[in-house]
Amino acid sequence: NFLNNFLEHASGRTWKTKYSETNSIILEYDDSISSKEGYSIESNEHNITIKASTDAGAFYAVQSLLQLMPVDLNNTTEIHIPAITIKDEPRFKYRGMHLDVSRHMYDVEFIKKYINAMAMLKMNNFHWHFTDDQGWRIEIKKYPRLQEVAAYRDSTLLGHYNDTPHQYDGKKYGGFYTQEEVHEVIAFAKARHINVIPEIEMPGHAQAAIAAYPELGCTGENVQVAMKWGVFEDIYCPSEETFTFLENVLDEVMELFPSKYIHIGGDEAPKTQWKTSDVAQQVIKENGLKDEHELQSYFIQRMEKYLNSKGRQIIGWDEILEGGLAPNATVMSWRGTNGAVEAAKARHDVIMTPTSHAYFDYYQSENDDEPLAIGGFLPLEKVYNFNPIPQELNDEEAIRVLGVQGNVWTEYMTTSEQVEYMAFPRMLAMSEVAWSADENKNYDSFINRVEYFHKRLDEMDINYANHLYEIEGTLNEN
Ligand code: NAG
Repeated sequence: NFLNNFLEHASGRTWKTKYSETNSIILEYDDSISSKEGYSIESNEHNITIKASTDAGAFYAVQSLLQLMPVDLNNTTEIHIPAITIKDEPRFKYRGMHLDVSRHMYDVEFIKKYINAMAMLKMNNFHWHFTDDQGWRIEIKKYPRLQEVAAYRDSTLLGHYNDTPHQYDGKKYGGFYTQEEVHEVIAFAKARHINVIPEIEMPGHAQAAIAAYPELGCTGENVQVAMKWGVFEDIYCPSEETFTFLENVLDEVMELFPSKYIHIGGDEAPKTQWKTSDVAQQVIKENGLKDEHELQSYFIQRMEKYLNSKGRQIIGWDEILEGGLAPNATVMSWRGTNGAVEAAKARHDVIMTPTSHAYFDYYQSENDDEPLAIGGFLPLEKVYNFNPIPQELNDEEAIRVLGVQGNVWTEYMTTSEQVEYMAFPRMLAMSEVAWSADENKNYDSFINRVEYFHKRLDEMDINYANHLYEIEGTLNEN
């Protein structure tokens, strides 16, 4: 608390604390530290000196300093800090965690807890996945049916979506974050140097919105908010009505979120309905487009133009490459790394989130008694050993890789405890992928830090997959 208060008072000012006193923590502004998020810590028998050239750098220094201290600071009367010199800076400028709140929703207290853990790990972007087929979770005042209809589903699938026959729980499920709550979360994150990126999905994963406003779909027929998981054919129709709706939604979103980036989805949009829709075919004809893939591109580019005109940049899943990439888009490469390679070679920024290394909804162990998950297998070690720069990129292209992100899709995470179980300790591994220079990474040394980290999670009342990482004999030796 002391350190956090200290920073709170320091932040936003040109800080310069009194010098030469002994037994103090000195925070010094040093513009020779060129990395905006970098810092140094020097401790000797007199003082601890932190140097940074930005508030963020100082904040990260404090996180590191806290890690040199006992976990239960409040019950500690004497603290020993080793005499050390640390010079540190991040490898990547984008260090993200994603959370899907559509499939299941978690209260604001939990969102803050998640953000707190990210801050401790020096992550700086929280990707908040608000909308999907199974629920619309951000309040949009202009469209009350998003709150009344799109935010709730009548029932939820029980068991795995590949199991047949499907069974449902018969319970109404849902809710949404009010704009006030969203505002509160953004402020909370900002104080921890975390930017919040909202995702409003288009043109696919839109069934909840279409359930509220059937005119946004191509068939005009009534649909329900989805009750099971998967990919659905009811996607936004590329009509003027849809564009107006999305622009109005994004206006409210931009009013709330200061983020330079707005995520507009773009993944998994089946073109079945566009193929038979007069409206969609008309747009194809009028704009000289080749097919429905180019129509998807047209859709995304049009939304990009709108957001760019308001000074924002779009991020989209790698499907936005199909049919031509929007000129200023950043690509989130999730289906492996091919999307990243193609985008970086075309001089677009990319963020690496491949299913192979970044999907924390996959199983983390092959034990039979793991709680139900979507499938796949992503153990801690594999996350840790992720090399985010695809081999196919030369140095100049590699600069386009802004960073990495762990994704937490929540089809099977009915409670926040389950989110924690899936996210930790894999988030710790991802934070090192994001921050540490390649030559400083070593799994054996990392696994020794995991136990300490688990104690911190205990202190923070965060659940984790502890039983999977008890490594006999290697821990606790120091
Ligand atoms: C993908 C979907 C997502 C789903 C997840 C499950 C992306 C970009 N899209 O199929 O909606 O929840 O995988 O692993 O990941």
